[in-house]
Amino acid sequence: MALSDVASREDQAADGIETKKTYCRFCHAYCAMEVDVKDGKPIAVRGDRDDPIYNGYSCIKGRQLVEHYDHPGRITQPLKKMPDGTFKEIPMEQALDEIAKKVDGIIRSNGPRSIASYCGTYSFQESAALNVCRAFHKGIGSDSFYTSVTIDQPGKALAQSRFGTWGGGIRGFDESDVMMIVGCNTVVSQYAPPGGIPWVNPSRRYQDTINRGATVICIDPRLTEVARKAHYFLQIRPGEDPTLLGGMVRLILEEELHDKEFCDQYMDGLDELKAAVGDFTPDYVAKRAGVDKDLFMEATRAFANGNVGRAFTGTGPDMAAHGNLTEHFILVLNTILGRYAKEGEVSAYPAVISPMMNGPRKAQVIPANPAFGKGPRNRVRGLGEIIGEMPTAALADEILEPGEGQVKALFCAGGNPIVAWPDQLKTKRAMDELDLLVCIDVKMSATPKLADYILPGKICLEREDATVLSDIFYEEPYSHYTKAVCEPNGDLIEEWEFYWEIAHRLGSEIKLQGGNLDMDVKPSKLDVLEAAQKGARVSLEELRDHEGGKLFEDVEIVVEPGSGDAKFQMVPEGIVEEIREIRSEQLTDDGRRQEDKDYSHLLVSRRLKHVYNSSGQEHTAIQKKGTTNPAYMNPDDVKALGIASGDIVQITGKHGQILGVAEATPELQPGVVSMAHAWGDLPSNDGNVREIGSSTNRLLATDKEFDPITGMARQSAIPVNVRPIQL
Ligand SMILES: Nc1nc2c(c(=O)[nH]1)N[C@H]1C(S)=C(S)[C@@H](COP(=O)(O)OP(=O)(O)OC[C@H]3O[C@@H](n4cnc5c(=O)[nH]c(N)nc54)[C@H](O)[C@@H]3O)O[C@H]1N2
Ligand SMILES: Nc1nc2c(c(=O)[nH]1)N[C@H]1C(S)=C(S)[C@@H](COP(=O)(O)OP(=O)(O)OC[C@H]3O[C@@H](n4cnc5c(=O)[nH]c(N)nc54)[C@H](O)[C@@H]3O)O[C@H]1N2
Ligand code: SF4
Ligand SMILES: [Mo]
Repeated sequence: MALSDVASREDQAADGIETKKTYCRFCHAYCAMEVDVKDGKPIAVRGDRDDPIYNGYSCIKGRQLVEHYDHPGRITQPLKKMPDGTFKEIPMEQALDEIAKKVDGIIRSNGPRSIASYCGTYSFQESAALNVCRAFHKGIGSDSFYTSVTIDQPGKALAQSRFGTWGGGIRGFDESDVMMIVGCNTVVSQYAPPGGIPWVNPSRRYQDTINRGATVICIDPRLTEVARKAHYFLQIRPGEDPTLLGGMVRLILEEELHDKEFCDQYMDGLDELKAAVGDFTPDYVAKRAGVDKDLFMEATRAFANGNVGRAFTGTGPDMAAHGNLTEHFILVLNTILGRYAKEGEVSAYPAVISPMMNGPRKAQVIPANPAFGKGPRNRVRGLGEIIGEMPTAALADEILEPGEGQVKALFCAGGNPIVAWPDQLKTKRAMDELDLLVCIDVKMSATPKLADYILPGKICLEREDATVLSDIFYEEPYSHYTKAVCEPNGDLIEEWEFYWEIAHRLGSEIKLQGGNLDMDVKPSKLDVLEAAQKGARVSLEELRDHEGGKLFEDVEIVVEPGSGDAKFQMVPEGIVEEIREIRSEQLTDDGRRQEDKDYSHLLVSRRLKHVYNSSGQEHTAIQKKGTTNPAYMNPDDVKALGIASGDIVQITGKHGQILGVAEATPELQPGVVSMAHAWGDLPSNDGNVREIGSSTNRLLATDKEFDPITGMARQSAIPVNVRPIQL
């Protein structure tokens, strides 16, 4: 700390201002922050320059936390829906008593499965929410536990579960000399899976790695912020990742660029896989994926010729059709090139507060154990549990479908189904059908408007939390435990407390990793977090006493010798058939799928820097960046429609129609529309698209085009027609 900082701190103290350390949870990137607090309220926030890994980074969203705290639209008292449709403020105790009574009645007449939870993005930021919610459901005997993960990138864990996992883990991003980024824009989203660009100050980390000489291959339909710095940019036709990645696997095996020794020792089914992708020649890939053949071949060789560094994906490719197969090919590529931490090497991503990651890391394959096809089943479309939870794409049907097991009550914690779930009109019908909808939210989002009770959540500055979610994504042995730094601005509740309060009233139990919670006297948050994270390398008690983020420098995990003869599964059940299915699709002369030929464009998903899904749209500084989710298109497309940027277009897919505000950008090829999701409001308020945007989920039907394992609708690469419209 500089002397001038000390002096200004002393002035502040005289004014009753205290500076406290915490971390931002407006998004999942958890940037370390300093907050100036006066009379229990935040008056200024900034990135914490003392933090050992974030070094003072913050973004526009996090810098709104002061306004977020007492935004005029913030809900600060529990609200109950009255018979005339208006909301009335009631005390929290009354709300909880009434909800628990209703839940008890619903369980008595319909059984426990009729009680469902949907944990949205903000449940992930409240570090006890997911564990307590899951345990609550176990406690009352209800399988109906749903989260946003199953409409996000479930294909990653699912593909891994049927492929097998390397016990030694992987090497760090900072060691990589090559990386292949497939549909992931970390500079904007602050997201990448382990091995990808770190969430921590991503622009700098990415640039540093390039400066070190690493080679970057980027595959995206849009010239993204990440793609601009790539050495090879393959501007893929949306949805053609399985073909392109399958073609890469074929080329690498054909040219024998793979790690033969590693393959011989650890792989089952490599020959079958090679045969299955045999038709994915560079010519076929170039035609179908719309990329230059030579560039494709050069990029493939550049990736294969590196030593350390992985291929990774974000949401785009997983949301297009065949997302699980795309993830399978990513695993295959990384594995045939032996891109793992081997015996004697340092395994990155130490995950210091995650109990599941505390065992030794060994140079061996942890056998496949498919995380689907077992456990509880849905009553619709042949779906069932995946990766330990029920698939959100089926939840609206579970609410609407009459009969035994029908979902009658929904707790929506930090999520916004009306704009985020695929098939908006069905989602609206489902919310209307419920006997009880409880939303834990901070503002009157689209979904809370339909709720019977809205319980005001605490925002991050009012909460004690630990970096549980980001733990497995830190390359470094880093963690942060924060106490609440501001007083609650109302009669508020945390997600975990809600579940404890209802379980307490119902007389059910909440059992976490470290044992049962006390159900008579409410435990502290530290008690709950400790019970959930019991058995981790670092105890939360130890971490709690440290102010700010902490690096555990002495933690270094070296890969131990392996044993056994388990192998990776190159062709798990269904893979060869799925590859054949894709290969048998008819193409037009210019390489597009025949099926899409009646549509002018493919609509792809994207993120916007200034908002987090449907959060942030209410903030003054953010609104200056835009109040809609523009329909970005190539300038020639905009011209061909006879319109200009700022004009309104109608976007019509097979299953629905929305309005969008056209915005020309050379970042896209003709024939592609790029649009963020989670904008707009209730379908009854299609209102002014320039002021509120619109929900791309209106274009989707969950029962028409869906993945047979995850149930996910096609949330990217959606065929649409675009035409100008006068309003
Ligand atoms: N078509 C299409 N659909 C998609 C996607 C896509 O790319 N395309 N993306 C998918 C993905 S990846 C995801 S994760 C989901 C997101 O799905 P959701 O999580 O359901 O949607 P969000 O908009 O993030 O909802 C967040 C809600 O939490 C509220 N909130 C904000 N701060 C707090 C807080 O501190 N506490 C509490 N309790 N609530 C708070 C907000 O007001 C908002 O109502 O959408 C999915 N849907
Ligand atoms: N600022 C901000 N940050 C966010 C969010 C936000 O709304 N705003 N949302 C958060 C959430 S919920 C999540 S899950 C993460 C997601 O994090 P990312 O996955 O990095 O999100 P995006 O920025 O949408 O990047 C996805 C990329 O996929 C590309 N894409 C779309 N379709 C295809 C396709 O068919 N093939 C290929 N190869 N690429 C395709 C898009 O052009 C886009 O560049 O971001 C999180 N971070
Ligand atoms: S990236 Fe922005 S919103 Fe996310 S944690 Fe950091 S400051 Fe907060
Ligand atoms: Mo997400």
